[in-house]
Amino acid sequence: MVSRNKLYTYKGGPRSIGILAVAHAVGFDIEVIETNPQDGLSEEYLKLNRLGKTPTFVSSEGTVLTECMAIALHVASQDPDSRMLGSGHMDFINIISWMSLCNSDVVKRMGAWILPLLGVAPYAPQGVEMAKQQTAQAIQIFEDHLRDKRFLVADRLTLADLFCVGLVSFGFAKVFDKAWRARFPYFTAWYEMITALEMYRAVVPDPVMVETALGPPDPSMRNSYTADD
Ligand SMILES: N[C@@H](CCC(=O)N[C@@H](CS)C(=O)NCC(=O)O)C(=O)O
Repeated sequence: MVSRNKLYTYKGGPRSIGILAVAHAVGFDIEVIETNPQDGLSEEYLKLNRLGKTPTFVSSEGTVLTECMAIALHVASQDPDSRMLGSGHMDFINIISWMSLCNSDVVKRMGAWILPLLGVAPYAPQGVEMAKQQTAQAIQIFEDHLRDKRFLVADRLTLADLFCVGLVSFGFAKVFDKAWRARFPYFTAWYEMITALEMYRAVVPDPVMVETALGPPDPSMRNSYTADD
């Protein structure tokens, strides 16, 4: 049997959406292997990803890659003609810059806001309020940039758009409600444009935009989550 490229991840995992969307765009075959750290991981998986995180990529030849940015860049580079990595050196560098900002600071701040509300991280009202403000501060960078641009880099769709939209989809599904979105109209319009693309819908057929943000967790919710983000 011919071996396929594999992505170990869980359904809707924000760090995997951009990888799978760009794979679709460049016609790169990837089989998704459902893997959720919250459900426990096999010894075999922990050999592939020693920190027990997702996603992990294993190529049809057996090459293993961890770190979602590296995986996304590898997949996007399979078809150089697609220009998913821009059309010059500085485009490429700017793509990485947006991906890194989003995968580190934005995800951390969003997680500190949302995970306590889901009851999967300790809840402290002041901590959540601070994370909410810090998330807005990071999203403002996107808002200011997108005020006079349709895309993050190079006035055309690149991996940066697909990857960052995948990451912030967690925010839109849980806390970026109507009132919040009104504060970030350019960021929201960009999100709507990218999530409407066929290559994105192939991965997330029905993107969710929450009407009302999640409120404080039910006190009976047990803290069962051990992940750091
Ligand atoms: N640095 C890694 C972080 C991966 C990561 O934290 N993934 C989350 C899921 S989106 C995870 O596996 N969390 C479970 C845990 O930390 O135990 C990357 O950028 O790919």
